[in-house]
Amino acid sequence: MTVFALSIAGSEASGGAGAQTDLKTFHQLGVFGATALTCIVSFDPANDWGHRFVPIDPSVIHDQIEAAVAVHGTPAALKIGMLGTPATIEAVSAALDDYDFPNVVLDPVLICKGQEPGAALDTDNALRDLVLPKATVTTPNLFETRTLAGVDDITTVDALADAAKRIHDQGVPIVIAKAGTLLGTGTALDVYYDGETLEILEVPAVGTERVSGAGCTLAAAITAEIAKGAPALDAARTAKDVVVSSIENRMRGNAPFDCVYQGHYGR
Ligand code: PXL
Repeated sequence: MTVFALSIAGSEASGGAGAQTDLKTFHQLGVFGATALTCIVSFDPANDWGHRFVPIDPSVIHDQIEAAVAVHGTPAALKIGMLGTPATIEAVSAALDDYDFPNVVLDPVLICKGQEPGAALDTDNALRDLVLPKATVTTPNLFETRTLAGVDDITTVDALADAAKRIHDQGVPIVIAKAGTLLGTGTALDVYYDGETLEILEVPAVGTERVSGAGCTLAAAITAEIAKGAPALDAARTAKDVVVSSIENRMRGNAPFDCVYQGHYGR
């Protein structure tokens, strides 16, 4: 039987990140995906590829979740990506209360270029207060880990593990804190912590260039694997393999960054 996963995320028009990435990742892993879009991001080629950002009306976010759940029932797992504004975050928080979804994987996308700095702080606080406590799994990158853990600097694996524990202590059962290549280990390194097990997840780095959509792919692959019944640690290991394949087989275009492509994983 095909399992169903839902992504609540932003659209990113070039197809490298956001909801488009989530759907491709779900599909590649054999999971039926549906989406509730929270915002529309269009990179601006005339302005250093900055993010043009348009939020979706909160009532329309609610309608999309209602429609997807009405058609397919409760998703086996739910991924939450970019939310973008306090109003959007409130709408998603209310939906989480209404539906009591199992297996909520939160990629805590904090800052989007092109947003006003003042708005970003409100957004960070709303995400931390309203959505983070309702997540089963969260996958912050290094910057998001620092912000959510409330620590200034993370330059070692021990400091990353400590920060993951601090986020876990805020009520998130499973934290996957991602350093990627940024600790200079020559690997792409993340810390998994579930309150008992602390694991360093490490794969050889595929270069150090930032490839758009790697974080979305990781969280979407974790969501798909959990939806199929995998334990979270196994899901995280598989997800890292999916990200490696998606970077190795990336889509090159005319922007200064490449886009992940999941379509070769497992072939
Ligand atoms: O990769 C973070 C991200 C998530 N969601 C949307 C995005 C981006 C980055 O561009 O546009 C919609």
